Amino acid sequence: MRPIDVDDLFSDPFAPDLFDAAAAGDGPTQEGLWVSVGDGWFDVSMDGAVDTDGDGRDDTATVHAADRLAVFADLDADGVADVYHSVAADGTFQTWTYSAERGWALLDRGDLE
Ligand SMILES: [Ca+2]
Ligand SMILES: [Ca+2]
Repeated sequence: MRPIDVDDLFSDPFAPDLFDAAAAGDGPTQEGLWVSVGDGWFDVSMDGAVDTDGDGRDDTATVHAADRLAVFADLDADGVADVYHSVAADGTFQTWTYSAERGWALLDRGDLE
């Protein structure tokens, strides 16, 4: 496992093609599962989103990119993804958490092998 570089902790966690199938928008609305990306927002709910707790709002979405599988989860039902977990083709995983105040921050990463 590589040591965590402090410079990586708040860098952009997303692969460039991760949102190719998502819809760009101005921000969270009453529908969808929104991911904060840089200065913008993407709704990833059309790409395999599910309502895991049955409250009527999609809270978990799986997104496929060329080199990874990613899962976004909204933990507090506000329509904004709070957790990003990805597993890459090279056997590495990353988990990031989001808050409006600080953006995305790396929680954990490592090798699955
Ligand atoms: Ca739900
Ligand atoms: Ca949320």
